[in-house]
Amino acid sequence: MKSVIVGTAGHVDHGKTALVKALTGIDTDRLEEEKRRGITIDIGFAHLDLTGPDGEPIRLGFVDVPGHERFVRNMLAGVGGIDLVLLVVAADEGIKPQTREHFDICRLLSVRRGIAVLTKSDLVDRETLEVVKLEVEEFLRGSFLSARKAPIIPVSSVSGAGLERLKHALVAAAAEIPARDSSALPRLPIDRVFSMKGFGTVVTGTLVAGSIQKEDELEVFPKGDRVRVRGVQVHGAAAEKAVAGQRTALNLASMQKDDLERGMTLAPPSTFHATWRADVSLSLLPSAKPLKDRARVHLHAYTAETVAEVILNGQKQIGPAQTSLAQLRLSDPVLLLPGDRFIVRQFSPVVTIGGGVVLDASPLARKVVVEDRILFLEKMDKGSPEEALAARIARRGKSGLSVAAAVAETGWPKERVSSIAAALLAQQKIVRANEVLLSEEAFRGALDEALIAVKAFHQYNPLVEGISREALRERLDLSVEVFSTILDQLVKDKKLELTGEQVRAAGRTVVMKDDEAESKNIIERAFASAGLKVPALKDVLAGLKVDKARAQKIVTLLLRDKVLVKISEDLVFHREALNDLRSRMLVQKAKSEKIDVAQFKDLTGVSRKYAIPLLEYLDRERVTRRVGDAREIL
Ligand SMILES: Nc1nc2c(ncn2[C@@H]2O[C@H](COP(=O)(O)OP(=O)(O)OP(=O)(O)O)[C@@H](O)[C@H]2O)c(=O)[nH]1
Ligand SMILES: [Mg+2]
Repeated sequence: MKSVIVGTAGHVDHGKTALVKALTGIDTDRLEEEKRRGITIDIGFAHLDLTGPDGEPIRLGFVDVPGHERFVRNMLAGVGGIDLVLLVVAADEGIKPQTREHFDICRLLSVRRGIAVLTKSDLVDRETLEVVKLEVEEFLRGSFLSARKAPIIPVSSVSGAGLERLKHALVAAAAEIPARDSSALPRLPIDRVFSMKGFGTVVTGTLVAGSIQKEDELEVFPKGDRVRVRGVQVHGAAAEKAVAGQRTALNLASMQKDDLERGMTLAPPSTFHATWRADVSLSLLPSAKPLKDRARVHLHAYTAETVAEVILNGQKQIGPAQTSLAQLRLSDPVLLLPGDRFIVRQFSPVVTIGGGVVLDASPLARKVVVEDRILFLEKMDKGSPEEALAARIARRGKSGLSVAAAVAETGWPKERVSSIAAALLAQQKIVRANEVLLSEEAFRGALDEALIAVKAFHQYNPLVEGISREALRERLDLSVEVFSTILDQLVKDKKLELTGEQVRAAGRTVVMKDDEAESKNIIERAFASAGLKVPALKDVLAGLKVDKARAQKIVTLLLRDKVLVKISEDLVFHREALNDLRSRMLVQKAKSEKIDVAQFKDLTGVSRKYAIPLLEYLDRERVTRRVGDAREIL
């Protein structure tokens, strides 16, 4: 069944609640204080089933809002999810301040359809009614409620006059409202929380996207708690699932009433992030004063409300009736997604001054040049979904954007991200590295960088065959996924070669010249034959034919291949000598668990100058453990 949410709007006492009751039979004023004072304080709910022009059933969910200027913030919590507005004007009073403010809010929230209703028609004569009608017509001229697009219907909730015509108009308007996308990721901004005997904790809200069913797991934003849906009610009746555009009540397991409040949002777990910053397009009302850079405002988005600082990207202020890009820095994190509408109210005195649409709720942490940010946001504002995703990928450079991060940034389901990514892939605008998407440009750049890094490595290490994969990855500062794609591509292009864990430029081999090979042999033999009584490295090197720098590289090579082992700044041993030492320590252990420096000197025949570093080396290798002045052999 098609479901449409109808919100009321209008000045205090103009007959909104009476009208909803006359249409639905439901009194939406449920608080004792509301009854006593005869005014609406908080939003109330009702519903009505009607039949569409082709006989199909249509369910109207009503959100009745308070008109009093003190309760505009409650009105804002109700108006966020509506499809259609009933702008209520009392025939005996005409346009009043909250008629204007509520109507401004509807426009800023981009409500597209509605009906203007002249209530209390029974209290005025025909001429007065005509005059008020003209006044309202004039007021609505040029708007989405202009008389050309929407009727102005006089009614009396007391006599019932005009109600049938209003119902027809509601059906006609509802039929034009496109069905919401129930395959989108669900979001339920919470507008009420209560506990019901035998049920536990219940939250209600207008489901603004997607669908929610029994047993679903959801995350509570911004807190991050997980909840399980124990039961679903739609417009007051038990249901298997709720879909976008329905008034929804959820019975939540393992949650206390006090853990939840209006302004929180339920959404799929581990999918989104609440944000402290949002880049937006912000419009000021013609009636607003200029808004200065860094001004503080009250921000309302769906049922959430917080204070925000407005950053104007280098501009000093926004003038009345102007629209500008801005960044909102929030005092509390809120779950926002691109496309979400919001309202801003002046900090003090609190009046509605403007509103707009969220373009990006995941701004980069690092500083971005203002011009680049503006360019990016203009793509978010006016670009196609493909352009928007391509720009989101491009701004991440060689880090790329994972599919999951793209879902979190856009609010699109994974399938949608993947299919748009596939189109970009086909146009060769992006590259896919496993689950990470990166722009073709960033990919090309990373390929070049990798090649340059490998070549530079060869230049500085002529005797080493190649650089290890991990060292190269770190040098390039790439994620594992992006790096392996880069490497695969360069190997495929025959620009790099891979042997085991080593990366080298294609066709490169280490050619040792004769005198280098000879020097290498000399060094190795010098240490192999010395046992533990090793010569000083610099003495060995001094006797070589090759120059100092090349000699040093040969040593580095021998150390890398672990032929030689460096145990202290100036002591180098041959691997065989150290292996031999280990086995002698084992033999020693059979005689005694302990050995001191003097015994060690006897055992090995080395001087104290060698004994101490050797014992420290054995400690590090966990062959021995120092106990006081002696060592325990492990
Ligand atoms: N004669 C007459 N009285 C009406 C009509 N509609 C509402 N009223 C009366 O006007 C008063 C205010 O009506 P409400 O429906 O509470 O007005 P409201 O717009 O909901 O007020 P708030 O929610 O506080 O902004 C009540 O005393 C109603 O009985 C009508 O069509 N004719
Ligand atoms: Mg009311």
